[in-house]
Amino acid sequence: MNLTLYTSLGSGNAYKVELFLRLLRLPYETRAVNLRSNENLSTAFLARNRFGQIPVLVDGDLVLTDSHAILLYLAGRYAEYTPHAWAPLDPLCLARVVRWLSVSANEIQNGLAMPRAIKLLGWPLSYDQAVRTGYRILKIMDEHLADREWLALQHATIADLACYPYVARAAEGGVDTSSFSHVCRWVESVEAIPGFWPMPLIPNLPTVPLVPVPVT
Ligand SMILES: N[C@@H](CCC(=O)N[C@@H](CS)C(=O)NCC(=O)O)C(=O)O
Repeated sequence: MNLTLYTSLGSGNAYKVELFLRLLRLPYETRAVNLRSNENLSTAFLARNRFGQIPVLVDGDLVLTDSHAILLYLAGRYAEYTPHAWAPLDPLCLARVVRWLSVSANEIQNGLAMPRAIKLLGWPLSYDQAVRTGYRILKIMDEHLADREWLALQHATIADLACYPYVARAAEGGVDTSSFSHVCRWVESVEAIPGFWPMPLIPNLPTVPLVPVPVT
């Protein structure tokens, strides 16, 4: 096994893969990609990922892209190292897990990662629209988590790892999770998984004012 993760400080998508590598106790190396200087658009990087995005995981001769695809790969490939199935192969269980990988890639990316990118990186997108999407998915997640501990199954899965980073760091983009009590409890559950490793903080982050939760 020879694992190398292409990552960047502050990326929740890269962090979720690194968190999983650590939870699985897999040895790996990291290579930092400088997104601010567009290193992700260099010929060398595009040869690894035509989408010009981190994370990329290299496993020997294999090059894997997309955080959710990588989580699925690691869960299947290195399952023998895990105390329970992080992505069970039973069709119904897997469907429930993938359902939340989709939420992570869509609503959480657009509603919680995006406000953060707009505020911290100056991405030229509609902040108000992104925050509305963020509060909508937080409300749905809160209702969903009212009577269950984990998002997809009765134990932690890659669905929880996938959704965790941008929910936990929503405030960095001005989205306030504090009134979503079930979401807050779930964040604590993820952080209590044995071997949990917190997402490294970006130094000298500006404080973004929290947007009030919409009344409707
Ligand atoms: N669907 C991809 C999204 C990855 C992604 O958006 N990565 C960001 C960093 S968090 C990136 O590399 N952005 C650079 C760009 O898109 O130019 C995944 O889950 O891996």
